[in-house]
Amino acid sequence: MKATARAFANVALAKYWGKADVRENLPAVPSLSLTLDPLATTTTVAFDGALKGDEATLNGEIAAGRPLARIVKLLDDVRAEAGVSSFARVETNNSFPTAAGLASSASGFAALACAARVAAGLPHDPRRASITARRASASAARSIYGGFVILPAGHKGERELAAMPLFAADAWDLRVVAAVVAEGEKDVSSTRGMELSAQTSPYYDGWVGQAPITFERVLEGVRARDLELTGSAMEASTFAMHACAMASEPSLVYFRPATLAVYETVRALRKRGTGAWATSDAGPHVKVFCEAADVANVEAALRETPGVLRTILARPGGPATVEAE
Ligand code: 2P0
Repeated sequence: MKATARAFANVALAKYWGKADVRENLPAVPSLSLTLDPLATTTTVAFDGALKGDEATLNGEIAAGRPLARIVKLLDDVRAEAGVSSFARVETNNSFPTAAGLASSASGFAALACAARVAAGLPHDPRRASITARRASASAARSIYGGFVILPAGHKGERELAAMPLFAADAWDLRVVAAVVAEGEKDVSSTRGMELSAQTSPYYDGWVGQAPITFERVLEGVRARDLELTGSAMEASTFAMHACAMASEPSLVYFRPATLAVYETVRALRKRGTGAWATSDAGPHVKVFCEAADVANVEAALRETPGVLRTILARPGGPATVEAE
């Protein structure tokens, strides 16, 4: 009744923002992501009849409150599916800062879904694991698969929405340089941010209407392995999502001064002929896409940008893996 799983984070090129169904946690828009090696979460789940409740540690610290409640909800889903009644001990470790917008909930819930299902005696089935992960955190549905991954929009009441692999990690040898511009956790969770955007942003309906069109542009770019087409569409998706969030009340501004400085650097790189395009999630960091041959150039430019604390180099990552113990 014990299993360990590892899943990588992912970055969305076409962004998920907004829910078609809050209860079932279904996205209102389709998204397309790239799984990122080496940004990994490793999670061990052990069901134990002697436990009086679920217990979890996150990077060595005991989880309580909302983080624990989200873990318990996923475990409840797995217990119901597997017919298991005992509680579980969960130990999870990230190789990068938690909740700062480097998509730790994606790798975290993907690893938890795989480990919990196998620990509960279910066979490892990526589609089922993706459904379990999606119910906890929709971006986590994508981290079950490696490479380029699609999560379609959901329809209210739908129960079995899962992500779908598009191209494996070796299909396009891209690099992503993450510019870390702040340490520590973000103020507003994605879940809350989406809710606030849906309730108050005058641009929410515009975002939901436009996102599928931008998604198609990203898809076309990835299919053609065309970095300029992909990158331009990714930036359009990024700024449309952030514009929608910023116009919420109270406003949701995930950018910091250094975030915008990085976008300036990326534009300057392009002017000098280096193919680089950037995106940000619900946090201040910036992830810059480029060809492998341009990494040194891009890293150097980012490190010289005021406010950039460090850079992390990532490449297309493989699918989540799990082993029973
Ligand atoms: C994405 N984000 O597509 C977008 C871009 C943030 C900005 O998916 O409420 O943590 O748990 O389903 O998965 C973050 O959203 O939200 C996210 P929930 P999640 O990567």
